[in-house]
Amino acid sequence: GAAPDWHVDEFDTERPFTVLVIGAGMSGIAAGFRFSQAGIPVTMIDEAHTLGGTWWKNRYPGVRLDTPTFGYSFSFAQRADWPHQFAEGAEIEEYLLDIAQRTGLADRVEFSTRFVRAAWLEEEQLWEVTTSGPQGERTRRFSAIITAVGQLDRPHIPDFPGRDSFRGVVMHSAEWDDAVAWQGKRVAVIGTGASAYQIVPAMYRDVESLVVFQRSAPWMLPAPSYHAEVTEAFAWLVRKLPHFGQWYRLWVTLLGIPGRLHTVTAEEGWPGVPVTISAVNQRVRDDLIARMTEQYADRPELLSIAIPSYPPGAKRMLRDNGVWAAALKAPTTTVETSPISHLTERGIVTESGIEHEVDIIVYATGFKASDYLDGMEFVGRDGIEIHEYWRGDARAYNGITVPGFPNLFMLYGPNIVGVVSGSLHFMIERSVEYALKAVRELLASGAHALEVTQEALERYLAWVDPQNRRMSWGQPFVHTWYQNAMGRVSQIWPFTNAEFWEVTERVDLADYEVLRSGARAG
Ligand code: N01
Repeated sequence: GAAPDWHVDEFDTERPFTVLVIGAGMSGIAAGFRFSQAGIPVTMIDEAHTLGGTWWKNRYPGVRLDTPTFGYSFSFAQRADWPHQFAEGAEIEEYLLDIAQRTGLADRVEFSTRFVRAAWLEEEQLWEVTTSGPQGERTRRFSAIITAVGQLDRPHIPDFPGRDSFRGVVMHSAEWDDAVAWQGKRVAVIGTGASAYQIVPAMYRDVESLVVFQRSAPWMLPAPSYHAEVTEAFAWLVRKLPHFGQWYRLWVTLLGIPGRLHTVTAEEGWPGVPVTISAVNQRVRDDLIARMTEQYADRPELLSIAIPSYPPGAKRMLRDNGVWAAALKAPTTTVETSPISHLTERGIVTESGIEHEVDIIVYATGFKASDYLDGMEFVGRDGIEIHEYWRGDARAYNGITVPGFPNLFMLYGPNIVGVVSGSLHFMIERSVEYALKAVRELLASGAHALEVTQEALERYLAWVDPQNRRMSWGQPFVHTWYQNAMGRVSQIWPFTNAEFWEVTERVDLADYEVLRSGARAG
């Protein structure tokens, strides 16, 4: 990929500018690569013993991409020979490993190394960081920290009464144990989100019985090529037409979005609440229901529970080529919609009084998405810890910087998920570029740290929050991981990717306090 148009050697700095990147998944790899290109010394750590982050962790049956593969890659590492329209998990893991190897990052990551805490040293204008790894605890100093720890990382396992009394095998989707032989067993899957949507169809044929616990039905967009290989025609275009891959990615991430956002934006005065939010949203709903009506023509009782009771787009839309309905219709599958009352040593009891006896419980119950930097301690200026500052409502300017925490850059931070864009890579890359520009500003000015102002953050949120409240996922009657415990949409970027491009195009120093070691310079 094209290197940044500057290099650290151009600047006459009195001390080296060093960066710690926490996490060696998608975000960490992008940051490590781009910062290294600019000649900035980068230290990377990861808790795991290998690279890949979420794509290393999630190894449940059926794991694959649910957005088109050709939009799901870095602009600086395009791949022309993806085998599938929607890549399998292992293919993406390979892709990330390959980038890390080719860029030399793979040899530089400190694996099995946990971030413990970081404290901002006011006098030195540096972060003092403690990590814990194979050599025990280490304390080091860095000019800046980049967090690249993802959002969907810490499993959420509901605290059902009697949860721990269950005697069988228990697995969360993201903590799959390959050693567990589930074939021929009685399995319960709790949840019907994106993970369950992949697990259930991959398992149902090979189990003795399957109970799917559905609290809310998922919306599914038709995607006939969901399990297909890349067509010859498409492969030909990618191979033969110069830059086709880049143009396609541009279409997926930028040009195709405004129309899609329109379908999930509320219309003032629209009376369809709480199942639709606008006339277009209603049309999408009608189309999707028409498709389901065909899918479940022979099973009207399943149709009635398959239709979601919330607006399309309010939760992540899944991609479907019919496998979900096929799995639910199988004679060995039961869809349970009565809420879970408690667990026993034998299985799961519903509020309607039925006990489902099972050998294995799969928690496809999602993640503590809005608990940003959970389990990590960052003590910023004035001795305030970041979670103390956030009070359960994580906020960051452009999803990247936080008042009180100079030279801390978050990747895939608050309000960064481009939910209808399909390209996390775009958002991650833009966040990395913004952090890189901030560092360039520091090197060019001879200052040591940048701290975003509270006013800049508030101005930013006054722009983002009302827009999220207009979207289907921001409605008060909707419950999704896009919102935090306060009900604020803390995960989603409600605008187009082009707008994120714009806000990350330039670091406006008017939004920052510029700090020099030894004194506040203002
Ligand atoms: O988690 P989720 P996920 N009792 O939070 C249910 C990404 N991803 O792991 O909807 C009963 O979406 C909950 O019910 P409800 C993607 O961004 C990507 O599936 O809250 N049920 C829901 O059905 C995705 O959005 C891929 O009513 C309970 C489910 O558990 C994100 O990860 C693949 C419950 C949780 O769904 C998370 O997806 C997989 C309870 N107490 C995931 N608590 C790709 O393909 C929760 N549920 C790239």
